[in-house]
Amino acid sequence: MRKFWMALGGAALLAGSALAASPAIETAIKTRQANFKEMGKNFKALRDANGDAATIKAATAVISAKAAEQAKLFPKGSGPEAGLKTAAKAEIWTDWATFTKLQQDNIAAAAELNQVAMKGDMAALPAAAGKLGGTCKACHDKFKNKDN
Ligand code: ASC
Repeated sequence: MRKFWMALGGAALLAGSALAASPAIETAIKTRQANFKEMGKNFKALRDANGDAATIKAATAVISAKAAEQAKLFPKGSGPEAGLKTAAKAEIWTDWATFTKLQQDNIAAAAELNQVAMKGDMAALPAAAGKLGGTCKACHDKFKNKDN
């Protein structure tokens, strides 16, 4: 009987450790989610900026910096298997080449938008913002769970 309880305890311990994500994984998930939130918030600020150059520049600088940060925030093990709240699909890691391509498109479009804003090229801004939005959507359509 004692053996049985020890085995049960061991099984519970194993199950627990299988569910608990490492601190590095948890930090990556939380940081990328916070970054996406900041990007969305600033994309909205950009849309509502009404030609105000200071507001536009501040928004595009944040978007560009946060987009670049995301490149390091999808470590292996930070998908659904982490057991944490994440909208990241497992396909990110099984189709890593496609994911990183779409991510680089996003980073490039965000940098381009920021350069357009910094130059004060207001005429080019809508197209650059539209292009960035397209790169957000392309990746979400393929790699983001909608119900999360
Ligand atoms: C946003 C936001 C996104 C993108 C996407 C563009 O403001 O939060 O995920 O734009 O909707 O298609």
